[in-house]
Amino acid sequence: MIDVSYLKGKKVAVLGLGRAGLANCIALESADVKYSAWDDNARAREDALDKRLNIANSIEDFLSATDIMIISPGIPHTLPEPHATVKLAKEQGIPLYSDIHVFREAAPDMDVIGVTGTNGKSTTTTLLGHVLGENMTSQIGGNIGIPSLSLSAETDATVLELSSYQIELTDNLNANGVVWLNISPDHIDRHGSIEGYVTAKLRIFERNKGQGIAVIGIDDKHSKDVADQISKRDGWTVIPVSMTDKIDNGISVIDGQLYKDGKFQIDISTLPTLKGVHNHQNAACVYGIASYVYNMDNAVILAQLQSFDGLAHRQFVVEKKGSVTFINDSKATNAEATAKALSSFQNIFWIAGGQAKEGGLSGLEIYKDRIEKTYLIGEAQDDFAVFLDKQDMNYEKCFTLDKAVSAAYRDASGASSPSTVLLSPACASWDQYRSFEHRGDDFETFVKNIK
Ligand code: UMA
Repeated sequence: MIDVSYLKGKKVAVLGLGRAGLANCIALESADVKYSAWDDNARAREDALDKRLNIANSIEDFLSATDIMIISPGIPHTLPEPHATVKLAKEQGIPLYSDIHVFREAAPDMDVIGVTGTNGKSTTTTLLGHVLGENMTSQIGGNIGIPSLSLSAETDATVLELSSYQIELTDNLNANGVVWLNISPDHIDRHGSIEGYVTAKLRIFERNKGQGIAVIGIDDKHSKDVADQISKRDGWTVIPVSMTDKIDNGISVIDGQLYKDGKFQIDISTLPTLKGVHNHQNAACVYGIASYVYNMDNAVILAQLQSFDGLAHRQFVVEKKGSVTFINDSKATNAEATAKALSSFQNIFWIAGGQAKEGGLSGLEIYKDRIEKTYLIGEAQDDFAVFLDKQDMNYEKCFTLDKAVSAAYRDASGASSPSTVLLSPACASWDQYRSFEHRGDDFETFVKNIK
């Protein structure tokens, strides 16, 4: 746990008692800092009281004599509408911070690598932690689900996955390295526009000391602009990363071959858990930090990329039965995420469906040459069948995941070439499951039970 005793003598208000808020309270409690906590959900307050945390009796009590407020990332403080308590706090001049800000104040000398972008953050964060772990002690945290204040203070390098919500209220990251992967529209309700979203994320480059390495994917316009802007800023050396052009001054990956400053370094075309261009970009950004910040050898980086297990429910290789490989990509809850999986494999026996998102499967027809047959599940199955009929694609309605796994294996095991049974639903799971994790776990159980 991070020692936050620098806050002693102040009164801290903790708003939100989810994962981040609870960790904040526990750290404050351990450091004997005066605090009071609040959550709009009465059940969350009761659970926190059971944990013997200091829950305020009322909003007035919560805000009284407060010096700073730590807000949970999910609570809006500007758009679409500031949370009512945050509005009161602002009127009283109480400064608002994220837990990441507090983490950095408490541990200013720790090596921190910040990872942001719209897609690929969790894979890149986990992969970077794994690669650095070969040369030093490393830990990962932040938006990935491990609150920053629950991390260890005794680690050589800390890799933080950072969302726009977290970065927006952090002005002191002083990162040794930053990975900026990509930008596409996301969380516009909280930031007003894509420009607002980028501006919030730009705070990841805030620094008041030392020099940092910024590894920036430049294949989308917004990120290219960020690279140009940061390269003019004192304190940063920008390493651009491209998947489309071989560049002289940075990292590129062309046909799975990774180049640094235009010179070949390593072959990443056959990494078992990092297939597809998007994963090559994740790997290239990890390479950038490992090579430029930590001077790790190519051979060591490659060995670590090869031994990466992948992330649960994200194109995760469950197992191989004969010539059939089973992939759990339950995290793909929309067509954009499923497109990444469909573009990464061939001879696909695809399980799709659940609770449909706007747009359904639209756009995925461009992968039809890779798809042998689709096995439909969940409440979306009839609508998806209409879509597949229009595309002249072969499908079977299975409704439940167990039936889909059996049918897909029956067909895939009879195929003439090695094939993939891919669960990549392009749908939310809530019609039949508690969460995408629950759905992915069920998939893995059905696969393991295949006779
Ligand atoms: N709450 C209120 N009032 C409100 C809104 C929420 O009191 O108006 C309370 C809720 O009752 C709940 C708590 O706030 O008890 C939830 O806080 P939270 O939404 O910030 O969630 P945490 O559990 O604290 O998780 C947060 C991040 N959540 C969000 O950013 C929405 C987690 O990221 C992160 O893993 C965790 O801190 C640890 O750092 C999740 C996420 O969805 C994965 N992130 C978004 C994304 O990836 O797109 C940004």
